[in-house]
Amino acid sequence: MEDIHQHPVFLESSRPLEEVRKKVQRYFCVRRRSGGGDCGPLTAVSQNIYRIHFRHRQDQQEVLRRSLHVVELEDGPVEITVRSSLEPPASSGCTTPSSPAEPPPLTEKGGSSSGMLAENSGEVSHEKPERDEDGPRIDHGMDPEAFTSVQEDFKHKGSRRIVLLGKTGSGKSHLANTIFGEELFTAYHSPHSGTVLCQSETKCIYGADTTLVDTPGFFDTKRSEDELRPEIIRCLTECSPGPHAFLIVFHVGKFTKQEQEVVDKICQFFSNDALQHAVIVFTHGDQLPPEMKIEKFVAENKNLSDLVQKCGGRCLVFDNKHWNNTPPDQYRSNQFQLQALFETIDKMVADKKGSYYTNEVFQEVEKRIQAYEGKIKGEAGNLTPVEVRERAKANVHNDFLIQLTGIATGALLGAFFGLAGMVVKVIKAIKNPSEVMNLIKKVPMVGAAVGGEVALASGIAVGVTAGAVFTTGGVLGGVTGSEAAKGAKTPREAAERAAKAVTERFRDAIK
Ligand SMILES: Nc1nc2c(ncn2[C@@H]2O[C@H](COP(=O)(O)OP(=O)(O)O)[C@@H](O)[C@H]2O)c(=O)[nH]1
Ligand SMILES: [Mg+2]
Repeated sequence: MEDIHQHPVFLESSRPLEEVRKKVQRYFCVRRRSGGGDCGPLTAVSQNIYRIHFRHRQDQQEVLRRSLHVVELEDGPVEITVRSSLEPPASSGCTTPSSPAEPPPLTEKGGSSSGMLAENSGEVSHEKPERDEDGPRIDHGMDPEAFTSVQEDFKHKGSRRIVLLGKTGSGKSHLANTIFGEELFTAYHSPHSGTVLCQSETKCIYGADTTLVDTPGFFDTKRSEDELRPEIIRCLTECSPGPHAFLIVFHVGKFTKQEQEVVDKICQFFSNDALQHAVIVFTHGDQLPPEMKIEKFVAENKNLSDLVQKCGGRCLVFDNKHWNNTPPDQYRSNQFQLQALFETIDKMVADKKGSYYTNEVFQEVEKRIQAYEGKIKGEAGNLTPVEVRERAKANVHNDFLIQLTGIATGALLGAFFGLAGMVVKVIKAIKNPSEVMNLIKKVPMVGAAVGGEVALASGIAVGVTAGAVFTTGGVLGGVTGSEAAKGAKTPREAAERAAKAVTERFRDAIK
């Protein structure tokens, strides 16, 4: 009988997989984990190289989108590099001048320093770098040479890193696909299902390699801590050493109490520093009243206009469904908005002399990624720089997942956006046991009891409650749990060890 599994993927593993073939096959069969689907058994090709066939081409392509997969096994994670053939992968880059996503020539016009759209219109193409002389003019308000030099910098020094944030159903994944001009991101067609994993893709666009990181709804109230924590950590490693821009995404037609809550949470979690790197982006632009521009819509809501103000007035509007084929010289066109978006981002970066948003947590993440990169390069000299980085990121993700067991996601979000000094202390303390002891000595017993009770009630070493509020007990719970989790090989083992340590530490205090 003809085999229905026809689409091969080659796997290179950091260790033999003979004993765990079934488990690895199961990983690739589960879309939520690997992006894959129905697939046949694992067959060995040569030492540590295997082949697996998928039934559907789409599943094969999904799996190939990430070059590195990490499969959690009972005795620890195993790293698997995937490729479409036995040939080593070619390095990616943004070097071909005729690349389809090459930018249109920059508009050379000075003026006000507003990052908002100007009224003029013209042609700008995602496909071709040509544009009419009368094309859309965006006041980036700076010397054209300085502006060009930022884009040149991006070209030579590396990629733009952009994170999409917002409530589930706000249109983040569709927006990411609109920005890249192809369906790279897993998007859902019902507003309620939603992305549960962080997905990162890189493409050459507007003159530079651009990494977009799509996130699950970090600000949703329904997601569990355990579901969100790994994804926040993944987001940290994917945009390390820090993003050039946060795109905060809202649904224009549905700015209700719930959206208001998201604005409140954003203001609660973000430091002002982070907001200075943010752009507010609306989707479902078709629902804007006729003739209305987004600035007017924003002005009608006090809290929203305060938020936009804090973001330097940067706001744009797309419609991922209805504005793809509208002429690029119209305001209600994704191409028009896309050019405005990249000019806004590049201007924002140029205004900050090429810098991106970072904080102590990002810096720690980057330091650890680089340390792993050095180690991996020394051990496996035949990997490309992209592969080395991917492996290093996967290792750091796993380390942080283990070490941050016990830290609530509210605290992690605060850390991400620059508000959680205590989390930074926890991260740093883990590497320095004497500092842990000093911290513990400083915490009054009453605080410890609070942390301990929370820890016991939730079953693991949870000590920090949601929001940017940190009790001393919380930090102590986190530090104790994290220190205990240090030698663990898997997140589960880390949770168990942390729970045991916190229970023991607080036994007397909570009697
Ligand atoms: N009409 C319209 N529908 C959109 C737009 N953006 C997203 N959608 C729909 O909104 C729902 C949620 O989109 P999705 O990108 O998955 O949201 P996410 O959870 O924020 O990633 C899906 O049903 C999309 O088809 C848009 O700009 N216009
Ligand atoms: Mg999504």
